Amino acid sequence: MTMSIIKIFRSLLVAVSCILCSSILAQPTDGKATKETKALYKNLQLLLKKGTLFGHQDDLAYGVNWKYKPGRSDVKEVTGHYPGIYGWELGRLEIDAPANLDGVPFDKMRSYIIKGYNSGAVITISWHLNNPLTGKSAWDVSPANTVPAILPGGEKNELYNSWLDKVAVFFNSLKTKNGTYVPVIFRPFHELNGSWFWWGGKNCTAAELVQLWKYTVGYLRDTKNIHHLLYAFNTDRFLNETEYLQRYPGNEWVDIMGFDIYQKGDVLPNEKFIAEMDRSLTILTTIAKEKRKIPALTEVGYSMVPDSTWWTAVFLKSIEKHSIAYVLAWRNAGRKSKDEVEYYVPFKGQQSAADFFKFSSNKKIYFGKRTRQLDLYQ
Ligand code: BMA
Repeated sequence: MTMSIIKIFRSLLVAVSCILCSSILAQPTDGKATKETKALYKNLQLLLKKGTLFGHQDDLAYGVNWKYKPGRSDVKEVTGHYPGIYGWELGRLEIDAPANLDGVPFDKMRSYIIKGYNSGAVITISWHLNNPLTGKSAWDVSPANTVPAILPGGEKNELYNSWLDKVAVFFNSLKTKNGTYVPVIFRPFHELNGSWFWWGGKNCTAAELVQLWKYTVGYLRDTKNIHHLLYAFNTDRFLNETEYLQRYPGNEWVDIMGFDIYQKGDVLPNEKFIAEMDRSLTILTTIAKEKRKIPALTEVGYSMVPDSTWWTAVFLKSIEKHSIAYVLAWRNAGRKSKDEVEYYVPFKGQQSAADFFKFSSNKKIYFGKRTRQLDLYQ
């Protein structure tokens, strides 16, 4: 008798706390989001109170001095753990290339994505899509009218739709063996306050970008019926709230809000980086809270990490006071040409490796194993 009263009381308590909890938590903007996508969105909000996922772009595909070795990961080799979030990139999918602009074959990418999801980690995808007006790269900012040209009524609208159709096919192919769609944080038109991509800064007006954003989300969600995406809005470095929000498409179109920032020894040395991160993360987390969105550091890094204590003395110091769901370090491309080497997480023997290990053991930073325990998709 007493046992069953306790049981009833317990279930009541659980029910009440669930109601309370779901009334405080925001839902994805896509009302038809799949169960797993909704769970991810809920759990990333809960995670804000505990800590931050650590992520890496192209982590399973290659690292410094290696490519496509099953199970390998620079992050794992230094810390003992895989990342908690994996970044991938779709550039050139739109032109039917077999591999993306950084050489990652889309077939391999698909299996890495499914593997990452099965391991309990989060997936985020960016898209450096070519300029649809010129057929050149995402960095081709020569025409002033690319954005209006791809919107309805524009000469390249049909072409742009056909590109979105291909992206839709790829997203729909991200399915587990039992048919579950892998939830993806899609991050189109990133760094949109800078002028280096055809969709950014002075290459279009704020109104045009907003229209493009809504059109793209609407097309994927409502025309193509894709419901396993969360949409991440992200700027590059910014000065203030006004600049950050200048091209914000509105609360019904965005799930996650972030920015990209790279430390550079001479232009943005340690002290300045820490101060800017603090200022920018304060602005970001304040806006995100007001709008009931999830804040994240969508791209970050210090190329070749030329500072042996950067991870704990600079990076951790600049994020630990702030509640952000994840940080994504950019790719370990390794040697790109005779004069260029690019990587953002250390490999074994690199000068910041020991400090990265120390960073990875911080309780607030979540790598693979501890991310799995968060059960983000339940
Ligand atoms: C940049 C560099 C490039 C790469 C691009 C898209 O930051 O890493 O080498 O092609 O991102 O991934």
